[in-house]
Amino acid sequence: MTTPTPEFHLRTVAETVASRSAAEPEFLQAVNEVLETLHPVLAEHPEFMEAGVLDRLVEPERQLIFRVPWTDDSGQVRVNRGYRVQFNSALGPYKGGLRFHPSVNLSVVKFLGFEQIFKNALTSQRIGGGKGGSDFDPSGKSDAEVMRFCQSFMMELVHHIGEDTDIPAGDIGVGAREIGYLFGQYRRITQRYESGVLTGKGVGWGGAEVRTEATGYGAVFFAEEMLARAGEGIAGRRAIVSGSGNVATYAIEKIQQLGGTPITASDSSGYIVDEAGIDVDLLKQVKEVERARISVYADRRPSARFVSGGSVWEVTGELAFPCATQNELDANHARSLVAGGLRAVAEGANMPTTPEAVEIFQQAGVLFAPGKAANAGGVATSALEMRQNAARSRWDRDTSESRLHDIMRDVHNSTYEASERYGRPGDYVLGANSAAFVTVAQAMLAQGVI
Ligand code: NDP
Ligand code: 2IT
Repeated sequence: MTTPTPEFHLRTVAETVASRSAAEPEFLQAVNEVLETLHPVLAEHPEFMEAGVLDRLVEPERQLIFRVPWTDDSGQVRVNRGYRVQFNSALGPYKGGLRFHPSVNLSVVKFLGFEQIFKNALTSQRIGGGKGGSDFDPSGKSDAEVMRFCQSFMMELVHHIGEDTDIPAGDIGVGAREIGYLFGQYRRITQRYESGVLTGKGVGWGGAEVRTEATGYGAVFFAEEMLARAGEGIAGRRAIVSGSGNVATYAIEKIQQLGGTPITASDSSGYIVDEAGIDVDLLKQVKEVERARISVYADRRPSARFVSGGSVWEVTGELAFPCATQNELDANHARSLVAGGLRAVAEGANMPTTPEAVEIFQQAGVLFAPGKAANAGGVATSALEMRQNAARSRWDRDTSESRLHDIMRDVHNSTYEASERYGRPGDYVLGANSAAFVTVAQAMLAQGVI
């Protein structure tokens, strides 16, 4: 057998995925973004090609699709579709969130699961990659409806998860409330108090301190490291943040703690601009307590205005934290942000920046941190939660935040070092993909063709 050239190998893998997954645009986008950066790694490691590592890595180990029937408050039977994609377990049990949103389909779950493999490798926490969810829309549903949906979802998921098998957590539309209902049903079916089977639990019953804050805080820690390398910082800078959910809220909180001024937040109805800086307590009251629309924030805050529809990326600032959803920031937004003096982007969301927009940022010399590195703090803290559950221990808040901080520093440094090693210093996209791929590929190589 002759070893192919990296170009030929990468083209062959890309063509195979494109023909097998032609109807999965988000998945193809995530795979191609990785393949486009792996040439230098494969040139250094022909053994990865000989062992068919990439050919195997782009195909999930297992994909589950199931019916989720439930009854709404009026007594009507509803049916949603549930997913769990167990993508790769070379480094540890499958780990990754559940997303409840009407846009969820197999393509979305596969793109998220694929990215999760790389992200989880970067955390050094020995966790594999998976993702799941449903096209269920929690907005406008009563607590009782959300509970019945979660219970029905778990009736099937229970067969596939376990603390050493697959450990789901939250993502869009899945927070502490949903994890509570899911855990309750798991415990009831199995008659086991298996704390480590889900992460993002309440801190009073097995959840880790700072897990709620971890993704947003971690993205800001990553930005801080990236800016520090360039002799700069967050203090005194205007930050544009999208979203107003779990990730956005705590990115905003940490930016403020570090002396920056976050001036925006958004949801699917529009965005708010608050030149005085976001009032985090008010944001939490509106979004976490009342589960209201973001416009309510502007109704209660004289310094803020609400813009209905449109994109928050019409506003400019020196720092950008896209924390809502995939492909929310496109080439036009990128050009306008660059013209407005943008210095750095850290993705709190998964794949929020389109490939064209990433290219524009990189060409303009804007520091750009891809989600699989910048938002790894959430899943890393989930792994710390698993560790505490296994030891039946509980760390305090300061310990938890300082562990998160250390991990984000390590993720930044290993990503930067890989960008240097593979010839493009400061290209964090190439650095994250290369560092993660080498870690996963070495484990796959050692474990044989499975
Ligand atoms: P939440 O459900 O808490 O919040 C999501 C936010 O994004 C809401 O403000 C929501 O607005 C907005 N949003 C979602 N979909 C759309 C859409 N299609 N168009 C416009 N706005 C939208 O989710 P999270 O904060 O947990 O997740 C946000 C992002 O961060 C996702 O990409 C997720 O994958 C990623 N992430 C999350 C982690 C976590 O630990 N939770 C870890 C790593 C990454 P609305 O309420 O109107 O829908
Ligand atoms: O995208 C992600 O990393 C998450 N939604 C968190 C996953 C986790 O298992 O904590």
